[in-house]
Amino acid sequence: SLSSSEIIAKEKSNMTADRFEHCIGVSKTARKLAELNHYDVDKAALAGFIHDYAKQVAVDEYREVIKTQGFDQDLLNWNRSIWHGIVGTYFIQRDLKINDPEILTAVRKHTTADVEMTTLDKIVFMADYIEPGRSFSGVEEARKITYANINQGVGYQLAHTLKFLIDKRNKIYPRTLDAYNVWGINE
Ligand code: DGI
Ligand code: FE
Ligand code: FE
Ligand code: FE
Repeated sequence: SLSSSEIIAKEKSNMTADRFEHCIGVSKTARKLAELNHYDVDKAALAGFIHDYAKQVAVDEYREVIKTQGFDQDLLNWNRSIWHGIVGTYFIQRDLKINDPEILTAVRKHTTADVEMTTLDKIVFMADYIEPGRSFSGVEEARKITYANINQGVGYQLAHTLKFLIDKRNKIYPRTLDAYNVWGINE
């Protein structure tokens, strides 16, 4: 496995300075959420740090990997918003030599969420949304809810992301909608 300074150097060289700052913020927030939810803080911090490793990989490279590395070919109908989690794990394993299945699953689910979410999946999904660099309207409410109850945070994010995508008439990834039907609804 790579040393932490090697991982940091590769991460930094694979993205813009702003994206790198976001990853540091997600890492710190993931550590805090892990503490609150009795999860391994170092593992959460690492998962948060690398979650967007592949966010800025070239579109052509993604298309090639989807075609040749055993991915669902339906992914070709989507874009980097969806690819960088689900397909991003290919680059994380290849370049960062991180193979921990819990970490890879959390990266895979960090944009769309899923019907089944482990504590680490929820930590990375929520840390991504509420890290200190985020400033959208509602972020303070999202932070308050998430620190009180992470499951309610997941529901809040899914409801707000769906609303945002629908307002823009964007295509909804079916897994995002399936996740909303589990975590987003009031019962
Ligand atoms: O990578 P980040 O910007 O830090 O955050 P992210 O991985 O949560 O990605 C957020 C973007 O992904 C945001 O612009 C909304 C978009 N997204 C989330 N779910 C869906 C989606 N885009 C589409 N088209 N469909 C979805 O279901
Ligand atoms: Fe992301
Ligand atoms: Fe997110
Ligand atoms: Fe992110």
